[in-house]
Amino acid sequence: MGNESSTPVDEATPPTKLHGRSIEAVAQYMKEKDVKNIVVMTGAGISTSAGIPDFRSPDTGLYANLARLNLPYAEAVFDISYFRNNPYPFYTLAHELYPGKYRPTVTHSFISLLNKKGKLLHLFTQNIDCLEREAGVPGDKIVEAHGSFATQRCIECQTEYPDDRMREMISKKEVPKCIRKTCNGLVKPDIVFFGEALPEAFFRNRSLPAKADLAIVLGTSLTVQPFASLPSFVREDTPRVLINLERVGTLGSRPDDVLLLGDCDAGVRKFADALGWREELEALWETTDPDKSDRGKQQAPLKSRQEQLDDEIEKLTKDIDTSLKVTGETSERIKAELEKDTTTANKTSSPPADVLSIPQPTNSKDQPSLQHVFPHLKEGKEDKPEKPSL
Ligand code: CNA
Repeated sequence: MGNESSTPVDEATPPTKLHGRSIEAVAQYMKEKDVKNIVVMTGAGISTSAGIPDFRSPDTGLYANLARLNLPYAEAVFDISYFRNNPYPFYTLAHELYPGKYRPTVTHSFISLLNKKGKLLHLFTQNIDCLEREAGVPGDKIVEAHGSFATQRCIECQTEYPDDRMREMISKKEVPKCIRKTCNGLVKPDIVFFGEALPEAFFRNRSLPAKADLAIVLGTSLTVQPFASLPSFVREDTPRVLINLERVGTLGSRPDDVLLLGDCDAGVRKFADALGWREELEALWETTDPDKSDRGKQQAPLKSRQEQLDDEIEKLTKDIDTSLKVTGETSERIKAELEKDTTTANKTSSPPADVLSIPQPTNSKDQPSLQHVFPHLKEGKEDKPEKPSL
């Protein structure tokens, strides 16, 4: 723990707990040691095969596509000060992401299977799509570190807004306002926006990775703090598995780290094969299919995952573009406001470690830099949160 290196460990360095650095060795370890305190940490990459684009994958990620639009910067869609002035881009996105539209992936079912087998200590997810719950992982085993669509409230007086009205407003693509007539503030789902504090449950459970006998990290770029620090809290001699398209954070730097670089669904299927759980996994995943004939219909054109993502992104960008045109003048005013805001922010200190922090935009030429707002952030750096401590 502490100032961990992100340098890959020398392949010749033998693991301490595992018989080898392979998923088969992890499966063997799980059986031999009767592992039952697994901590799982997930991000947007576990939901991309459900049709929900992630943020940062080049070309297919939402940010890459939102950047083409008239937002002052792509992350503005989840920026609380931007939302206050213009909630339409967020609500357009919310209409697309709202729970109930997507089927959990086989990766979500794998996490659910770990729980059914009595092996899941806790799941930490950055996702807001609630697909883990839909796959059957019980709510009391999940920390939704960046909140979710499950509840919502007024951003001014914090009065809760009824679920059924929220569902109705989102489906009608309308922006909900506080139910207290005297307030009339904007309502926002309890999703953590940049600059907002993480839910209390995150801090209450943050010591759990240190109690794990295995950690599995899936589908995350590990760039958003303080979530990105969680894998560092796993004990040095506890095996950590990364299943992701790319190597991220400090995963791979310890002798008992196992990297399965590639698609999450393919990775968990390989893992299930090694454990002898494959049939059970597929059967469990099958139960998430609400209507087999519907699914048959959906799959009839046999679109590739890339084609599904392209369709989804095109629809999202079109919708947001329309919203932004409608609010074109407002947008100009907001840009001016934001420029004013960021000048003020320049004079303030860094956000505390319990606040969701944005990584620097990669192309400062095309996107306004945020470094002056979050000067402590350096690209690719896995900062350790300073408080609250474990
Ligand atoms: P991210 O920064 O977009 O990174 C996603 C990671 O997953 C990248 O490293 C990708 O290479 C990887 N990846 C993408 N597809 C796959 C795949 N099929 N198999 C394996 N790996 C894959 O997303 P993070 O979750 O790391 O960032 C945190 C943000 C994203 C949180 O604030 C979330 O709320 C937010 N987000 C959530 C959703 C959702 O709820 N589904 C969607 C988009 C963004």
